Amino acid sequence: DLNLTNIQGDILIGMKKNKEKFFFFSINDRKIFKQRLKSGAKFITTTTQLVDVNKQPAAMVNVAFSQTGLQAMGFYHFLNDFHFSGGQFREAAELGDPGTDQWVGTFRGKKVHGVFLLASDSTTVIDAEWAAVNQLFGSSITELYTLSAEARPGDQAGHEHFGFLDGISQPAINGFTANPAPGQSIVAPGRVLLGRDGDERMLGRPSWAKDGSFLVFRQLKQLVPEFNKFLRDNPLLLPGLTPEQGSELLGARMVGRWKSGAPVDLAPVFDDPTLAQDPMRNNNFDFSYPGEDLASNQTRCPFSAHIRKTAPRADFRSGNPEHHIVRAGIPYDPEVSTGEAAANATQQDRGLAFVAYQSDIDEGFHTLQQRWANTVEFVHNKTDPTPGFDPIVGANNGQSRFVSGLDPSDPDRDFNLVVDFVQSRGGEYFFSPSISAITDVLTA
Ligand code: N7H
Repeated sequence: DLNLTNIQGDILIGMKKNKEKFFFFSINDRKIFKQRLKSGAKFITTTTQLVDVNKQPAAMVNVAFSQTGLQAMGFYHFLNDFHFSGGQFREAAELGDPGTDQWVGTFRGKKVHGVFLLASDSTTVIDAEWAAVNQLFGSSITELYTLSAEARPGDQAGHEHFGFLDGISQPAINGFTANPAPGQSIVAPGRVLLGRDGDERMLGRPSWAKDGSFLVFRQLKQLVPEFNKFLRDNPLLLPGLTPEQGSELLGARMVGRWKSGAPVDLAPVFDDPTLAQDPMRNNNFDFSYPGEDLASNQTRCPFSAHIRKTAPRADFRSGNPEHHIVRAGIPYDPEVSTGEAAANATQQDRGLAFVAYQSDIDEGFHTLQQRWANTVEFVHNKTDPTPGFDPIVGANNGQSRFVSGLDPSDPDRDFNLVVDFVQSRGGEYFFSPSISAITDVLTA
């Protein structure tokens, strides 16, 4: 059984609040920092505290460290994850980024030692909590960069900036998730938590890493007016569809779900908001249909659709037991202004504060981004050997990206995407340790 009081709350359940701030910091004074962290550890929100939605604390706090952060605390152990050890900066090209000019300055290099994640429904509460954290640590840390994120307003709450409902499909954790929904992948706890059953790298890690998880952070800017213009300019004109419906369909096929959340595999031509809201049905698909050829049929969902590239279901090794991440991202502001919409041009940085947890960055985020979303031959063994890039997050080092399968009346038709609708502003790899690792080992 999992020790839920020992596991930070964002990992398995998520600090699902309307506001979240990410405070990236460096450690100036090892000794004082460790003393303060030990005495402040009781403020860290555990999984136990989030189990009952009605009893969740008003302010939630989690903390995670980069490799250089662990070193700043005096820990040189290898956690047996070479992506984490090397940091994200050196992997920019591998991840498809066009370079690091667009990276937030703080993420260039290895300056960031850690991140505090603070979540609440109220900005005032977050700011008060941050003031308390700041007071606790004093000059033992320096705040390097803060990203403020929040749920979008009104009926867009829970939707990311392109307008699609997010947070629908997550892996169920064997022995933890009480009632997996139909279609939900069930994964061993060790896919997310180090040192647990299913963690294949466990033997090469220090024992204190148990019950921690790697947190991949990426600030992903989204070009929303440009995305909308692309949809308007390229409606899929199936018989009986208006141009507006054709544009909506194109967007749905790029993602693999309608803005409502309904999967195109179950609602291929028209949105179905009732299906979208039904947890017994909205994840219950695997792209296969009896009597149909899984290797060639893209009438419902393109092979290149974002949710199919990053979670290929029946396309891949009997349902893909190994490559799963728990996503805990949230949009960062502001909303598109009327001026930006009219000009079809982004002026202000907005996007997704992407957060993903896994026990193995290579099998998790790295495979999904680099070997799948960015690799035109993936998913393999289709009659079309090159389905193309993931049109949402696939990246080609700034060069144009081709995508096929989007047009159901001509699946071989290639679209050439000259704009990256999602652009990396960089990030870092962190380790979110267990509470006991913090109180008994890292601060000892
Ligand atoms: Fe994605 N989007 O709005 O288009 N994502 N994602 N993602 N994503 C998902 O099923 C989006 C990103 C995954 O199990 C949905 O919860 C955007 C990265 C995975 O069926 C939507 C960005 C990576 C899934 C989006 C972004 C992933 C998933 C459907 C960046 C990994 C689950 C909602 C700005 C490298 C797939 C849902 C499954 C779902 C969007 C980033 C991975 C709407 C805008 C970088 C594994």
